[in-house]
Amino acid sequence: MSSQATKGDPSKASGAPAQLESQMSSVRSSSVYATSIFAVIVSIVAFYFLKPSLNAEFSHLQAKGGITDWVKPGDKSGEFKRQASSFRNWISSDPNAEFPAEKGRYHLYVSYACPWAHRTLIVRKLKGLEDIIPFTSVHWHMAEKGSGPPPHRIAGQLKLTSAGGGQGWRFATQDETVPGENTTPDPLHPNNTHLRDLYFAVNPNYEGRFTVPTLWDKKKQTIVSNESSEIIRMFYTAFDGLVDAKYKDVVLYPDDLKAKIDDVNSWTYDDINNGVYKSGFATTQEAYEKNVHQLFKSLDRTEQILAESSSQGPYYFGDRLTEADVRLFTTIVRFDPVYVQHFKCNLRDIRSGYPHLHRWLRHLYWTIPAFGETTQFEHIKKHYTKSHKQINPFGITPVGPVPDILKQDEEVGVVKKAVA
Ligand SMILES: N[C@@H](CCC(=O)N[C@@H](CS)C(=O)NCC(=O)O)C(=O)O
Repeated sequence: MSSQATKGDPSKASGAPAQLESQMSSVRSSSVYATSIFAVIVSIVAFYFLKPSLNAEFSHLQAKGGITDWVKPGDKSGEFKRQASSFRNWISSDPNAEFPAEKGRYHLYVSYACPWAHRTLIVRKLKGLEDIIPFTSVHWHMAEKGSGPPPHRIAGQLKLTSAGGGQGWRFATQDETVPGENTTPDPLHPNNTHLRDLYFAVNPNYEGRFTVPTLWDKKKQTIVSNESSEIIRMFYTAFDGLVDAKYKDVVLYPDDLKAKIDDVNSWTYDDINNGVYKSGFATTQEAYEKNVHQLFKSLDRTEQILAESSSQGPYYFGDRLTEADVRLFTTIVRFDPVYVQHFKCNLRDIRSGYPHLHRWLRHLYWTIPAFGETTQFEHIKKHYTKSHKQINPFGITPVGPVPDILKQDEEVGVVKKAVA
């Protein structure tokens, strides 16, 4: 056997008999074949042995369902069902309470994009809590599942993916300039890259969603609440002993209107606040149509209420600013810029289809800083259109409508004509 025939490229083995060459080649390919089979078997065995331990290790890294599995996989109704919030503690004015009202003890994490978090920013300002409860806004981009590498190991160390890795809300990084006051890295925990880091710090096995708003207790290093409707109610009174007298007089849930406010909240929440999401996240035509019709029915009802109360004043209940204004505002201010096109809530828009809602909206936005100054349209428009890739795969943000909100003395052309 020529030594040349056993080494190097067989095609260059000049002088080897053709038969021997063909036998050698078949021996080589069967050994390659055997090696491949062996590798596959080793991988399968390794996978089965390692999978349970990897699963256990990663289980706390994955929220139940994906970040943008808005409709549960397998749910044939195609309907979006919002999950109940997980942290429901209360801050109290009682100094002996588990969570007593104290200046500087609590930190509010929000997203300017989010209508639920927006409620808390408005009430924080209305109640003069700026020096008492600092806040941080996350970046407007909420990364969806699968948009980055999964958790993996480097030299035996578990590595979490960083920004963009499908882990929900993230903090802005040191080198980024993002619009909106306090859109910064987490000032309390410099190692936190994502909101989820707070949730896992409290409970490594947390399986809920990582939502804003999140109210954090620095002393106990825990989450007080991630339910906006309850955070705002804590803000109404719990800190009254620490604020200027003029803020104590801001009563957003007055006794004589409690029953009315609760009633308005129930259908406004289902049909309008959450109704835009139920329309936009629907994955069947039927679910979308059912929810979008109900949304507009309830907008018509709200328009009627505002028409009737307008003789007594500019607010939902006429002369008094209440929780009903706060909770409706955060949806209506996002309606024309985002919900009309992104969530397909387009039977009408506010500026040309609802004159009383439009008047009410602009009064709050332009004349009360707690509403206008907490509204950040760039976060709002970019968040929805660039985070929900299942709705808008290319992430293109529509430029209109222009402007995001009209001045109080301006009207769209069609309305101008109608009232001329
Ligand atoms: N019930 C909660 C809802 C909050 C909520 O859903 N926030 C959204 C942003 S608008 C969120 O953080 N979603 C992230 C997720 O669900 O993964 C509240 O009102 O506080």
